[in-house]
Amino acid sequence: MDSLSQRAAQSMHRAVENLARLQHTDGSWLGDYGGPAFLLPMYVALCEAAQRLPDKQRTQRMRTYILNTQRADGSIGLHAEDDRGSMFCTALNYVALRILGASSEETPLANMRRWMQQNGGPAGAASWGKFTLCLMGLYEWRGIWPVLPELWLLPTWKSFHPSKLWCHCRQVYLPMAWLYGKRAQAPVTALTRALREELWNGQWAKISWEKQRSVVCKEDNFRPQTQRLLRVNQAQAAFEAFHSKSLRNKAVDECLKHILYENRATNDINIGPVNAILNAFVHLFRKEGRADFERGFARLDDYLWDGHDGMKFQGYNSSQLWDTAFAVQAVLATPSPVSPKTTPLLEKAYGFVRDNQIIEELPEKEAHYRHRCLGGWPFSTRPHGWPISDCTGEGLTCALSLKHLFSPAIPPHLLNEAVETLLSFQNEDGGFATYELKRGALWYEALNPSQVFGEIMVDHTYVECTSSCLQGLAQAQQHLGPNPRVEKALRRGAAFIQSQQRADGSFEGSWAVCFTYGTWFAIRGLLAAGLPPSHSAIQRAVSFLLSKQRSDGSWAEHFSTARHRRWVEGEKGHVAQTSWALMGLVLGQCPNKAAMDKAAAFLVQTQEEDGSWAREMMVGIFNKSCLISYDNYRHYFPLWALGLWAGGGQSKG
Ligand code: LAN
Repeated sequence: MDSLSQRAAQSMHRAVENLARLQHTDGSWLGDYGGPAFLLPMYVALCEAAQRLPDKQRTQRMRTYILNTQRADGSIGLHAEDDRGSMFCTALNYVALRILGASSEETPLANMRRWMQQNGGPAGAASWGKFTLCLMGLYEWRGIWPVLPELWLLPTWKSFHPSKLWCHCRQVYLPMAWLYGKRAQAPVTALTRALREELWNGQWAKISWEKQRSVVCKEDNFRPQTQRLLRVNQAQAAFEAFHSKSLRNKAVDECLKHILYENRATNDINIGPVNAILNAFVHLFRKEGRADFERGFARLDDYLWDGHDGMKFQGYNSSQLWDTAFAVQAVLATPSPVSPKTTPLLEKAYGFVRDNQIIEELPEKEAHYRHRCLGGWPFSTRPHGWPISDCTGEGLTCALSLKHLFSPAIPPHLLNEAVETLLSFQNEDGGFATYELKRGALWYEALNPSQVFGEIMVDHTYVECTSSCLQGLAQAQQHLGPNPRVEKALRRGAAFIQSQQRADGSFEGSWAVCFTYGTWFAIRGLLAAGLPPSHSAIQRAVSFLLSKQRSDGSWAEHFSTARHRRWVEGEKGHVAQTSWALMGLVLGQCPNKAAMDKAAAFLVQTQEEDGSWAREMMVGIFNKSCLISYDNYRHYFPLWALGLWAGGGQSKG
């Protein structure tokens, strides 16, 4: 054994011990899932509107977090590590700090006001910011484009029916439609009056609200209003001027029906952070909403995380299933059990995967536009309830790889249901989207009203989701016996992945930064579907990865890669990105052993004494613009990469 192999073996041993230490009693891995800067202030706004402020300790930790995300120019970006300010987040976090007791005189707040004024004032905040300010009485409803609840009454075959939207977008605009329809607003208090003066620099009474509708600060204008959207907005405004009261009542009731269903289907967790907060706002403003509000408000605690930089509101109730599925695969990739902790670790993890599969179909799912659930896996936990294509793929992969080892095992019919759910997710183009089949047409993206997010209107097919699903299906083929439908799905999936390859051999990832992630997933998916490593698509992907390796053996993609959709070199070798690239090379049987050894050496050298790797740039991303932290990536991806490398990629000479 050469010395690199020895050091790598030690490194894997320590990494497994570290994972064992970090494993939660329920068998999962829990981690900080913060990053987006608009979530905590929306939550704090709700607390204020409900007069349910956090206790002293939480207040302090939340203030700490907000101040930690403040940039040198006084602004706050869309996410905690953004390289530019955002009016949306600066305005909302200013309000949050004031609610949490900060005085307007404090320097950080004065700096925020200065930045807002220099950049055109809060009227330039992206639409969700203006919407939240409306709820707080800090902006007038006349100053935003309508969010019509009546759209929910359209026949479902009409292209404007909201059921065609990506579920996250749909579930956010649903409570928005209710709140807009009712022009809901928190009572005006002394703080509201003070904030009107502070935010609007003494001009509150003079604002021409209608003229602010399309105003957006250039920092927030990632997806500018298209001509098409402007026309739709104007048509909606014309409707709003004459709408019928009885139709409005019917429409808000229709929205409420879907909101209540979402609450029930998710045990009040709700699909994501934004609709969780907005649905609670709805119940707060409803006459009979008390009990629903209480349940929803209590459940928001699931989203709070007290991290190294303060208390934040996370992007999901957790990332537990996702992290557990990857941690298991990383540990299984090590050539032989590297630690006595391996078996108990895997046993507990298997228990978590088993206990978090969705084992019941949703009642009346068609009436609420839900896709099938039975047998699927969510991103976080079973009570959350929304299965995701790729989480089902990774969940099933784990379940099948461990099924002979531990008991009680998942019953065979539930494994078959998982396969059926996976098959049900495949689109006509052979690819897999996130939570549902593709519903709306691609041109809907031209009507994206969020300004700060890209690609939120419809569910698209993604290389990563497809790859994870193919992984699960390939495992099913191996463990559950051959199935011609699965066979066909694998072929179609592989064709989809190949169709996404770019001229330089790379694959664009959408849920982490970016080409290292996408290319690793693509290689893994193509192999799962049965393509040989020598296939030209895989070899071109391997060459792409090699071309981006740095002299220290690492890879580094800056997060703006996702915004620009082309490689932007990062500043410093990144452990997770290096792991993805190394895995891609090993799986693709890269002929350049020296390059792989160098990458492995980089991972070994950057490991800490305790077996972990240091926190680094956030790499999770959504909707092309907002980073989110997957804090556990640094604990298992390097282990997985070293495991694969040790098993097949190291130089034997
Ligand atoms: C997530 C988290 C999980 C993630 C993966 C499963 C990792 C991915 O492979 C598919 C997409 C998915 C499900 C995903 C989509 C976008 C989410 C839901 C998030 C990044 C978590 C938070 C984000 C959500 C949209 C945040 C709220 C903002 C909106 C624009 C609605």
